[in-house]
Amino acid sequence: MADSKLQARDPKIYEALKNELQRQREGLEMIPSENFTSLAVMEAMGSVLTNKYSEGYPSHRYYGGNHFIDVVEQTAIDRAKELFKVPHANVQAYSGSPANLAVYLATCKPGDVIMGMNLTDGGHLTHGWKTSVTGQIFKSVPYHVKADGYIDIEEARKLAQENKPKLIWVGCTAYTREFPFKEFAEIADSVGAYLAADISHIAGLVVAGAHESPKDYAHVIMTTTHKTMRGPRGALIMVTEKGMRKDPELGEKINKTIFPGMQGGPHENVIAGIATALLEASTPDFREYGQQIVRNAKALASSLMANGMKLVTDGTVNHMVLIDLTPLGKGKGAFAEYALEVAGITVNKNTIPKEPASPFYPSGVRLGTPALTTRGMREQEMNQIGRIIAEACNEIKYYSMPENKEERSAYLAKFRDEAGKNPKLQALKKEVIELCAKFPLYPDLGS
Ligand code: DSN
Repeated sequence: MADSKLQARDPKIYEALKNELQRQREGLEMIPSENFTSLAVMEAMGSVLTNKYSEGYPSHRYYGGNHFIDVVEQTAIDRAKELFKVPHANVQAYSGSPANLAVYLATCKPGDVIMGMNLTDGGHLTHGWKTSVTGQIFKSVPYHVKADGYIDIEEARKLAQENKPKLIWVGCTAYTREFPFKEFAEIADSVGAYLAADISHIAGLVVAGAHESPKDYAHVIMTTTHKTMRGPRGALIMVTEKGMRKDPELGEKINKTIFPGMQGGPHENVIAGIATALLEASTPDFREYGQQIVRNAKALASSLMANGMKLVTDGTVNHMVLIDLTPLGKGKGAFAEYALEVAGITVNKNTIPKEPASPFYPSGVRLGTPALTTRGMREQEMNQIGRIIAEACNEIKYYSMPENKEERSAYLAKFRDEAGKNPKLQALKKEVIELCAKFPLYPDLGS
């Protein structure tokens, strides 16, 4: 990070930034919702565009001086429409959760029935979970996965017939199979509901042709832009041809819900980064990238299973793998997450279908390949990483969460202390650092 103005002005923040760069370089980022943007995207974000207010939409602004801002935002809109083959796109939502709230407010009234996948089955907070405002201002009827980890379509169909929802969500944050867009379109159409596809996790796969697109099935598509899309943190809300047929004003309603309904000035520096990420996503290289994410995830899944790990749905067809740790005991997710962190691998603890413990101390870990694929890793490395993960998880087998809740944090603190000194985890960390060194991250940023 040569010639840094930040270093001179704010050494404390500079130091944290430098340390974070080193952490990303030396470790394996395997949280499936994380990725590494290009330096071009970062340049667009860290630009003079951050200085400008531009409430409104291109050519209809409440502030002067937006000529160039209009170019930026209109370019992002046009690229989103082109890439996802939809007639309407809004690029202003600050991130996925406000984007989803805008979808609700444009299609439902408070108190209406909505349906989404249950959080602990792999759904998202904003699809109607009780602690989210979406589960409080709407009447949420969640559907679930079956014991085998696949979405229970028949349950969803029955619940829709019984409850007549106004809006149904299809899309998940912890699901390793194809999202069943066609089946949910049939369910939504049979009760006259809007179908919203939240493809935040898989948007890059959709663009790359590695997952079916929801454009012919859903009325609205929402995606964040920073996961498999590899852009900055933001969101797109898109209306499909089908959505326009159901309500020709739906695009306008979504725009009005975002501004002035929910947000003020859009973050045009981020929108510029989104535009650049959309351009990158339209290239043959990105198509290959998306396909490789899936090949890598499948290779990782095979390696994990060959090394004795149990996986939800026994594998994956997307970017993600969900390890079921119950063969080692229930509630082991937090132990595995920390043991892997000591070994230089970042994942997140996660619930598994029919979770036997709790969302805070769940029995699984969720991991994925988008960031490692950006780094250039391939099946051979996935094979090695699967073995490393299995060996790290083996180190937690003698730990189990106390039944007494009062004892849990002290027990975890003791575990962390011991894991930090564990020689096997230290050896694995060394192996991880050596592997990462073969795939340099952001070499242009220097040391
Ligand atoms: N936090 C995101 C994820 O990790 O999947 C969802 O919002």
